[in-house]
Amino acid sequence: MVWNAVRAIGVVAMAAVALVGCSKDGPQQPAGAGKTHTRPGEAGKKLIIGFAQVGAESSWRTAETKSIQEEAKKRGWDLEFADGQGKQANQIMALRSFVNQKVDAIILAPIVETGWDEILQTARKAGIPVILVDRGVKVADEDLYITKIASDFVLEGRMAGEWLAKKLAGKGSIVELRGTEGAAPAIDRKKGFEEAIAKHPQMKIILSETAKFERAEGKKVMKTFLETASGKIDAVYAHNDDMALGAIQAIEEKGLKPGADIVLISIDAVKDAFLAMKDGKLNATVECNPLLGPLAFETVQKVLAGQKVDKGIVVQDRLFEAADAEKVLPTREY
Ligand code: GZL
Repeated sequence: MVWNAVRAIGVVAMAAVALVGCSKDGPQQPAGAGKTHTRPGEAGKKLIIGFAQVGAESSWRTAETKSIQEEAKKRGWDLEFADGQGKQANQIMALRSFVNQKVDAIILAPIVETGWDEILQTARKAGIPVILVDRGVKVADEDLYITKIASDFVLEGRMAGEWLAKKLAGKGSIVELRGTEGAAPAIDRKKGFEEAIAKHPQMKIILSETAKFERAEGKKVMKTFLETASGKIDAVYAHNDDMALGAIQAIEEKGLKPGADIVLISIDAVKDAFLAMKDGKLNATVECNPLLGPLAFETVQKVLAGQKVDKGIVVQDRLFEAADAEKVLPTREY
């Protein structure tokens, strides 16, 4: 078990290892928190938030983690950070440890949609509110979590599909690099994209595989696509930029020009995507904002102060094309 030097918490390791730690923060109570909110049975104690993160699979994920950690620090809250290392079992273990610690609230970025009912019931029984960020869950009782703060992944997929339909003039063979199996963004980005291209019968997804939102996997799967595709590949649709950037490497190693011989569209709009667009290797990317820290903590603060919050808070996204990359790049925060 690898433990954060600052403080280990009583999580018994099983086969999976959850990297759990916390960051000590400033002493003051969060601004505007109203009465000093205390954990049950520990009068006057500081607020403490448990954050169960998916892992560190992409630069988007790293940016999201940084945003949440920085916001906790800014507000002077204790943050118990658990890196799920890409495994739901680790996240469930972390949530159990947060309940045992009697944290004031839990922020969860659920790696996959299903399998959360039991642990969320445990948190509710303990009176600990759970706020979802970034991804959603499918549970029998929607009241098991307070709200979900995330992008509209179906819309992102649709935006990508509509852009590609225009770019290819409504016809072409497409290969798809899917995100993590069972993850809400992978399911919904596929759904939205397929809805968009369904209007163009001559646009076909000829090959589709998961590359787990990872750059190295994106390169590996794209290499296989290039070797096994029966005909010409006209375009790549990647559920995130990191997989597209891996695909670009595979395309170049095949002696083809990414962005020209093969069109690429992806989602996230991370800095490296803007650099690739500037180099003409990526044609477009749909933004999916990872800087959810401020909104997440604002929502936690409202919930702890007993205020009602909407069941879903949708983050707005935009599409960026290669032509905009040079001008927009200096403004990008992640
Ligand atoms: C989207 C997020 C996805 C990103 C990927 O909200 O869950 O997971 O698009 C990340 O880059 O790995």
